[in-house]
Amino acid sequence: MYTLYYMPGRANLAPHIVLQETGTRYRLELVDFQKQAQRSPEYLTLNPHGRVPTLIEGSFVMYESAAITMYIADQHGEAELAPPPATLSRARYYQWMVHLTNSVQESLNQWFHPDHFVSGTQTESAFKKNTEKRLEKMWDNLEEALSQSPYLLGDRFSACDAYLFFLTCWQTRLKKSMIRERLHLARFFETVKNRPSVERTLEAEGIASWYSINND
Ligand SMILES: N[C@@H](CCC(=O)N[C@@H](CS)C(=O)NCC(=O)O)C(=O)O
Repeated sequence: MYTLYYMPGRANLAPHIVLQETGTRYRLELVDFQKQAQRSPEYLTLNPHGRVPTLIEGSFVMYESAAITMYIADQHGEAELAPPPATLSRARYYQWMVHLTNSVQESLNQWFHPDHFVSGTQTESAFKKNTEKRLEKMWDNLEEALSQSPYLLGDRFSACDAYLFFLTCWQTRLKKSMIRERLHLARFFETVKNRPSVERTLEAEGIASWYSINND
């Protein structure tokens, strides 16, 4: 059985949705940021970076949300959340997963925490503005992709859609209009939010009321 270390609404959201999609058994372990539990010596032995998520399966421990998401999808092939290896569709899946975690997630992190990257109020505010501009282009690109098909890989929901959904949730905490004003992304957000697996995930993390794209 898996154990997913999480903090509500954090990067654990994507692997958590994928766990729910597979229907497999797992348990959640809260890493309470209010108590700085992510920096406790016990937690740092699991995740030396002091971040969530971390996944444990037996004696195996891993971190990095995109890697965990892809691992779980592969372990439960029957759920068809990832295309078969060595196919063009699998290549496209890698492209989206890496782009989402490497570029979109990192830019959202920069917007949330400019002080982790630069110092000084004016510099931070300029840095945030530049990050917002970069994100506008990334959301445009995703909007274009979703104008071709309901999900990133076509007609079927896959693990990279779980990842994209988690990032749209983060974007709603910063500026909802960036999703709302892109029709295909807005449709994607609402459709995925209404998936039973996603409803169960948000419920389990206690954040069912957090995300909406109505009015900033
Ligand atoms: N690249 C990592 C980043 C994880 C990450 O940024 N986690 C944040 C929450 S979303 C965290 O644990 N921060 C700890 C802290 O702020 O002290 C992943 O995707 O797993």
